[in-house]
This record gives sequence, structure tokens and C-alpha cells, in this order.
Amino acid sequence: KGNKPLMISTWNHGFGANAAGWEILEKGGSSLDAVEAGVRVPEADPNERSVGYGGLPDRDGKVTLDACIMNHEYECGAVAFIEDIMHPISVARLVMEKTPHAMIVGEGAKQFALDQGFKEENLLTEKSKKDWEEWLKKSEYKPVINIENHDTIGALAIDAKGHIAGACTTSGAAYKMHGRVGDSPLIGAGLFVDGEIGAACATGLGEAVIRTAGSAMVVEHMRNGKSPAEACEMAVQRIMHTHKNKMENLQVGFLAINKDGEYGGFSIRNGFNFAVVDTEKGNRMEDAEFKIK
Ligand code: SD4
Repeated sequence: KGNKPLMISTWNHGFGANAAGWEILEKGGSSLDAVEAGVRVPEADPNERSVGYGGLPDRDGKVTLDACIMNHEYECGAVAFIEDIMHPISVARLVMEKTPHAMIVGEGAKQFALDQGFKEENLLTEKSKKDWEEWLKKSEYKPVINIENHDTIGALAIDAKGHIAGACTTSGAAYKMHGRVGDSPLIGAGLFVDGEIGAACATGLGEAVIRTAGSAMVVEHMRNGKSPAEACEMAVQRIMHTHKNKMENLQVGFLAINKDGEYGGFSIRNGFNFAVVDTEKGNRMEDAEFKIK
């Protein structure tokens, strides 16, 4: 069971991510390569409005990106508040592999990327610019749940060697304050991998995930014997408990996999789906279970 490759990724854009990751996994490639290649697909897609190129900007009209990656040996890398670089996940991987650090942010992260040969590119598409200009008229900051059925992409995979890895990348909450960083680049919040147990990632309102150390909690519940789906449900319940007075529009979803190749997902509200790919059933979409219709 344990050594059958598997990959799961958040939302509809997880389908394309899984397809790219699976090309690597089915040839015996590593889960780390698979999750990186997978999430690069929506990062480069201008029609994905919540990840990478084409992502909605902050309230100052700047596209600022957050990403992190983690392997089965407790090694991780992250970038946050990085601008003008299309593939923050690949920069995060180089932070992990080529620096003594776990996280680099802002100008420093961009400089590191440029030094590593990444190109400086304008990530604000005409469409996102127009939407931002429209938003400016009212300038009302309100998180929207299940944004067009896309949001952060988180991807988790296990390879033929039984190694688990995860990646998470996002343009963050649309029209956030300049400099705001969400859960997605924070190891333990947006993503956590314990190579001996399993992995989890989060999507939705980052502030709620940060307050509850979301993905780390999911992995700890699995360590204590819960299935991936049960572990995700417990983290959702925790968020609902700690946010019981501010549940309006609150959406968070978790995905998890374990060493045995089991997987699951759970969200606060209806509408969170994810893509799963394995040898038996191929690539397909599944709906996460939820607490509120
Ligand atoms: C974040 N979890 O930055 C990400 C994605 C998001 O509303 O913006 N959700 O909080």
C-alpha cells in the first residue's frame, strides 16, 4: 500500500497540477519534483486569479506571492511577499536546497531569485488590473469564500519510495494590505510534512489557519492515529470553535495524506473540492466533506 504513488491537490486547478505531477510520479520520480512541477501549472496560468501570474493584486495594485515546499526529511523552504517572479515555489525550493535558511521574504527573496537566474516579469494582467480598479471604487475589504472555485493551490504527494512531500503557493487574499502574508508560505500553517507520518495543506482564509497552526495540527492528529479525513475534520472543528463569533464568510479547507497512501479532505463550508491521482483510478475530482451547507 505504502509505496503506491499518490498525489492530491486543492480545487479545480488541482487537476492540471496533478496531471503534471503524475508524469513524474508514474516514472518513479520523486514526490518533491511532482509537487513542484504540479503547482507550477496554475502559477503560470493567467486565468488562475489566486495563484502566481494573473493573481489578484493587493490594495495597492501589487501582485505579491507566497509559497513554501517541504520534503520527507523535515527540510523546507519558503518565500513570502515576493514580487515579479512567476514561480515562487521554485524559489522556495532553492531556499531549501541552497541556503541555510527556511524563509526569505520581500525584496530579499526577489533578489535571491534573480541571483538564481529567475526572470523579472510583470505578473499583473490587464484583467486583474481592471478588477482591482473596479474594487478601488468602493475599497471594501471582504474575504470571499470559494473564489470562483479557485484559491491557493496546495499539493501533497507520496512517491514509489514512500517519500512524502508538499507544496503550497498563492497570490494570497485579493486586495489584502500591502505586505500581508497569509498561511500559505508558513510551514505548519499552510503546509506541513512529517515524512514518518503524513502531510497536510490548507486553503481559505489564511488568518484563521495561522491562528490555529492548521496543517501542523492535522499532521499531529494523524500521528495520534486519526485518518487523514478525520484529522482534517478535527482541525476544521478547532477553527470553528476558536472563531465561533466570527464565522461570517469564513471558509477553510484542509487536505491530508498519510504514509499508508490514505487521503482525505474537509472544509468548514460546502464547495471545497480537490483532485486525486493514483494508478488505480487515474486523475479525478472529489468533493471534500464539510460542516456547513
Ligand atoms: C491566504 N490561504 O493567503 C491563502 C489564500 C487566500 O482567502 O487568500 N484565501 O490566506
